[in-house]
Parts: sequence; C-alpha cells; structure tokens
Amino acid sequence: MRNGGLHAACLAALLVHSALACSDDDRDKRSARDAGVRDAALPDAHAPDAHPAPRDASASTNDARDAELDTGDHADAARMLDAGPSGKVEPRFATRILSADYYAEGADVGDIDGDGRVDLVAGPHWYAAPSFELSGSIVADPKKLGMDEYGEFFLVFVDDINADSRPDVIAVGIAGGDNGQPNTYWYENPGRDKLAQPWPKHLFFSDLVSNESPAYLNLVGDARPELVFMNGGRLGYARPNANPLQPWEFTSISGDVSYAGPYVHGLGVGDIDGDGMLDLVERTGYWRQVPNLPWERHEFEFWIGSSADRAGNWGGAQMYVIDIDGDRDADVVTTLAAHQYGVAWFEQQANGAFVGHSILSTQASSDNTSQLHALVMADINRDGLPDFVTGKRYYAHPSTTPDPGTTDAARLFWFELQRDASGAKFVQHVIHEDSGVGLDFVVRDLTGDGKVDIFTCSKRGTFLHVQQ
Ligand SMILES: [Ca+2]
Ligand SMILES: [Ca+2]
Ligand SMILES: [Ca+2]
Ligand SMILES: [Ca+2]
Repeated sequence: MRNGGLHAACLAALLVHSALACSDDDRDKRSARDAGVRDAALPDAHAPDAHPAPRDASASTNDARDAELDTGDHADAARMLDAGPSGKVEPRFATRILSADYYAEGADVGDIDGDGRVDLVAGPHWYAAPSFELSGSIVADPKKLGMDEYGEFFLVFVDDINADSRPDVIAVGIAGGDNGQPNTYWYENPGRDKLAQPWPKHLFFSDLVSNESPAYLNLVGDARPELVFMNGGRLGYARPNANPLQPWEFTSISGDVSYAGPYVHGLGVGDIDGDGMLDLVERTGYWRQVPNLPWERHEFEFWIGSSADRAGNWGGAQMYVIDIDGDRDADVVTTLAAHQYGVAWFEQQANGAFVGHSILSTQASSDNTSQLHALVMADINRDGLPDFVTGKRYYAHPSTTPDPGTTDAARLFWFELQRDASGAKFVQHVIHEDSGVGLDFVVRDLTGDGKVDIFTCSKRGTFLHVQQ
C-alpha cells in the first residue's frame, strides 16, 4: 500500500538515498519481500565495506529501523538493522481466522479505503483496519472454491496503477492462463464512496505472466515498480504504458532462452555481485544487470543433491538475495521444490559460484512439510538478522494429480537465522498447523505495535497471525 504521488516521490527519492524517510505505509508488502533489494540500489551500496544485502532483511517494519538506516552507517554486516541482541524476542503468534473458506491464494495490503490505515487484501476480498472484519469485495459475488479448483487470484499486488491516489489491485492468475489467455488484470479502486460496488477490471498484460512467483518492485531504477516474470520462454519485466489504462509492455532481458513453458518455479531479485544494481535469480542461475549492456547470464542450479532426485517442476517460489553468513557477500535463500520438499541457502564463493546448505530436507518424512510455494524474508525476532517464513500450499495440485504429502497438515513456520563461530544455521519454529500459505503473503507490522505479523490466504482460508 502506498498513496499515490507520495509513493512515486518515495521511490524516486530512494535513488538518492533519502527514501528511507518514507513511511512504512509507502513500502507495503514489497518491503518485507525485497526491501534488501531496494537498499541494494542505494548509491552507498557501492562502498567497498557496505554490501547491501544485510540491510535488506530487516526491511520489514519499524521506525527505529528506518531511523538507523537513514544514518547510512555501514555497520558490521552481522548486525543487521534496528535491533541489537538486546532487541531480540521469542515470538509468539495468535491466529485470527478471517475466513475459513477458499477464495484465493494471493495476499497483499494497502490503504484501500483511504483512511490512513493499512487494510488487508485476500484475493477478491478486503478487510479494513483496525478491526479486520470483511469489508468488501472487488468483484461481484466472489466464488467459494473447492480444493481441486484454481482461482483467479494466485498472487496479488496492491499499488496505485492509474495515479489517482487510490491503491488498486493487480491479480495474477494461473501461470498458463486459461488455454493460454491473458492471466493478469488490475482492478481499479473506485474510491471510498463506491467501494460497495465491483471495481472496474482492466487487462494488465496482453499475454501470459509466467513463472509462478512473479515479483513486483522497482527493478530498473526509474521511479516506478516493474512486474518481473517470464513470457514466451523469456525472462524480463513489464513497465507501464504511457496510457495507464493500457496493458503494460514487456522487455526481455534474456533473449530467447527457453524456460520450457509457463509453469516455471523460482524467481527472485537482488544484488548478487554487490555492484549496486539489481540482478535476477531463477532456478538455473542468475542474470546480472550491466549498465548499457545486455544482462549477463551465470549458470548455476539452485538445488541440493542429485538432479536425478528432482521432478521436472522443481524450483521453489520467491528467491532471496541476502548475506546469510555475515561475510559480506550476497547469498541466495529459496525453497527447492514448490510441489515437493526442501529449503536451502546457497553460500556465495569468491569466484561467484555457490555452495548449497540444506535448511529443510528434500526427502519426505513425517515431520517434513511439502509444497512450500511461497517464501517471505523478514526479521521476525528483531535480532537484526533475516529470518524466513514459509508454509504448505495445501492442495497445490488437485487430487487428480497430487503432490507428495498434499493432504498433510497445512503448517506455517519460520526459520530463525543464527550465527556463531561455526557459521550460519537456521532453527525452525512452527507458527500454526492448519493455515499454510498460498503463492504470496505478507509479513509486516499490521497492528501497529512494532512486531511483525503474518497475513496469509490459502486453500485453508484467510488468516492473520498476530505477533504477541
Ligand atoms: Ca488507483
Ligand atoms: Ca548487481
Ligand atoms: Ca555471504
Ligand atoms: Ca532475526
């Protein structure tokens, strides 16, 4: 969520290193997802002692953090941001079930009704702060779906598309579309007095938005976000048309590399090489953004173990570029197979290659969780180190073509990053056993107490997990 011109100004200011004065409301879900990514674009990221990655993760929520970031100090990479060790907490969450029905698998937040508070958007429904009661829908009579059905809101991104200061909703549907038809639309916020009626629907992109984890953020350094995705076997991004009511226009950064169809898993944005420009990462490597030159491909398979052990649809969800081990180079964190098992981080080496470290096994077991189809980075326990929230996308495939463990508990959990003399390790903490995630979700402070909360929308319903 952000408010119109303020948002544009905020993003522009970011490029001159004053964006940190922007309010959290201007940052919305993307701050939790790729705040580090944005910091990476800051000019000071070029400073030799200041790798941008560590600053990202804390990107989630509070003013204290913003204040520290604003000082521009290049603190020890191991000390991430707003909270020193004394700020560390042992998080507990209380779960509110906003809906027990399945309508959508995409969640975002924004000030839908313009009252200055951040509201929740779960696919076609929105829930107004501070009560978070169901407040309306953006389409007429949203359809309650069955476990074997797919909806039209796989992912949602809230942003003001037509610059009228009212946050609109971008809805990305299934990556293959309906028989190849366009799958991404945006719904125009009609304004506070008309929120009871369906929102006008516009085509966002005239072809398929593919890859199952598109990213919405400012990739190429203008004043506005782009939508990053794959189309026609190419990797690239879409930017607004001069006429905001016309579909956005795609730029390929990869040329005609084939990504073998629309249902590719795993995509992320971050500054891999620390040159201050954002790069793209996907399951088979990364693409380095180079000024005034074609993007440069570096092949690496972000997988742990033998390639013989993985399914053709391997690859995770949102991929993160962040310094995990505190050695000031950017590492990569990803789930490994959105329809199987596994989580890992990949430690960048001096030669630009990576060494994989397992966080969660790729093997089925009674205490493992499959279908980790969404991943969000945030500092959950306020110790200054990035943590990661993920969970099961229950019935990620229908019962006719089930994934391993598809009917297991829809667990939601987070991985706490810890560092000591032996290096980095992750400790798993279960948050909830019957909610899970969809294809994207939100981790940020939604109740105004400075503690990050978790808002998810999945086939188990719509949930607000409030940190106590
Ligand atoms: Ca608008
Ligand atoms: Ca770079
Ligand atoms: Ca590192
Ligand atoms: Ca942490």
